[in-house]
Amino acid sequence: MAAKAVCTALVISIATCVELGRRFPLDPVGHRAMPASMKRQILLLQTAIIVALTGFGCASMHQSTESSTAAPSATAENKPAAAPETKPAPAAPAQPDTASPSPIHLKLVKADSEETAGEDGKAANAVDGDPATFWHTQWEDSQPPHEIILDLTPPAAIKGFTYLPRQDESDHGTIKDYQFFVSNDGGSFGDPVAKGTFENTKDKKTVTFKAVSCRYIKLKALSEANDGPWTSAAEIGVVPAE
Ligand SMILES: [Ca+2]
Repeated sequence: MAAKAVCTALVISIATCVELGRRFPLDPVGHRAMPASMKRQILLLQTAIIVALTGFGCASMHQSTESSTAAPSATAENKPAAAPETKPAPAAPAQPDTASPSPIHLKLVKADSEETAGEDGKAANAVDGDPATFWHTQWEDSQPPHEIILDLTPPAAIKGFTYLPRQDESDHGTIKDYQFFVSNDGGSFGDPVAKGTFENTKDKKTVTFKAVSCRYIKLKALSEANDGPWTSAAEIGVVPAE
């Protein structure tokens, strides 16, 4: 609006000057012979043009100031939006998990007997992590007691062991009376750290005792649930000490 007003005033001023030049030409000394009232009107017109130009200049400065102050507010609005994108990064580092104990792996050393012809009754089935497979002593020509020796990796302090009987429909070989031993060299086991009698169920049995450090364990089956000559075990495990 201000620019239109200034342009209109300039056009009027130029047109007026051209018309005055045509009506009142300069005399030989450089003065125009025009009435005093006409000179006052020209002075008022010049004043109006100056006022219009001044107003246009102020309006332009005010507009540029507003645009310059609006820019920082826009960037200020952007900054908080960008901050949340960078803040989640410090939350990413996780503390190393040192609280949970390292698992103890059990490996077969030997068993006094295993049936591998009539069925898959190899002794390694007692520590393969599969409840459906089991160690079973030979069907014939093998009398109790039976025993199995396992290696702990790494050697550990334990406070118990677990025994999972075979999980199929049969209970042949399910241990009744047992003894449990520990050793550091795999040769001398000394006296049992635990002994007792299991119930004839399919449930996993857990036996605890005073915590002891060892590398090897031995489970000895003195008798079978139905006084048969066999021993079987789906899984054997240890209970780590606290
Ligand atoms: Ca198994």
